[in-house]
Amino acid sequence: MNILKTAILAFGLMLAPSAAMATPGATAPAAVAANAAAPADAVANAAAPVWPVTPPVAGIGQPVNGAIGIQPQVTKLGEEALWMHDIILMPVMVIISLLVLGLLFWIAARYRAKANPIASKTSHNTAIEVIWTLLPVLILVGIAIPSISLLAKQYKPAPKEAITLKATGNQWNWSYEYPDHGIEFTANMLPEKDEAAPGTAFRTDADGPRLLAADNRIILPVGVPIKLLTTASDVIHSWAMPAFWIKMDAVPGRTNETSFTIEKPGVYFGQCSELCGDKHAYMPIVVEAVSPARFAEWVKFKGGKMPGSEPVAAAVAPAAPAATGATAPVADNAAAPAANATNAATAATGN
Ligand SMILES: [Cu+2]
Repeated sequence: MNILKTAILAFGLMLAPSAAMATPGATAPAAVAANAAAPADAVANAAAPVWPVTPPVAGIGQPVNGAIGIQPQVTKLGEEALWMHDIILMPVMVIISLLVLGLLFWIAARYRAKANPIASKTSHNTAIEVIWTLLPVLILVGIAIPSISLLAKQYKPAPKEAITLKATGNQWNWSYEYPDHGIEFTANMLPEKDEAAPGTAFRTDADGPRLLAADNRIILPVGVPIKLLTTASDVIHSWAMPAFWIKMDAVPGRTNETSFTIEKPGVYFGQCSELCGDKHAYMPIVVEAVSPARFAEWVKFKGGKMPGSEPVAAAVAPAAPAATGATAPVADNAAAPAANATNAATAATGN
């Protein structure tokens, strides 16, 4: 009887992985179908005007081989947080670790049994006890004051004049909305040249590093506060941009908010930072920070309107979450080849 039970259990365990893998597998044909339409779209869009791609600067806004530090920060909050990390947290950690290690070695050597045949009977020392209670409390309070104020600043609501950027995480791309400007687009990772389907866009060095380049960049103005809203259409993703000191979870059914102001023009790279499925590693985020005048040109290029110039045709923000949630996987995948096609033209002219 026991052997039979074990056999049934073993058989069940063997089946479990294939059952778990059945769901992702089922979505594959749809993706293939969407990609199959790409070459036709590429031809149709080849003549469309293309926004020039600004090449990134090595070492800025992207990881550096062999580096162990934090990326140079281009937001005020990022600079403050980096200061907190470099000037307060790291020195405190290093000093405490070395002090404890040194004490351990000293005690092990100085008070070993051989050197102390008759052990001391001391059990209390008021002065030492007061010091080893008060000192850690003072260190913790010293860390807590800048830490809590930094945390509060990170969640301070954006000022009224802020530009709203809404990022929606999808398996496996990001869609963006600028509700103040009436702009919407989806950003997919650019594949390597040898991995791209014939006629579709692939990454060039001007787009950015491998796995970090996207076919559509988020263009934002420098010196203007940005209100970032994050949400997701399927599973939890996370919108992370190391150079801005931002990592904001994108959770289906809710909207998270933070704000930042970019101080330096440039191209900055980030990634989805929440394990969201098998293509989690292929959800790059690219922000290009430009002058406010250049941003206005881009808004016009994208068919949007600067707030105040004319009323924006549709308030896309409030209606979007429900609609995105219901139709996102199909709609976004279908839109992706078109976005790729625009970039195919860039890639073609760039090479
Ligand atoms: Cu993700």
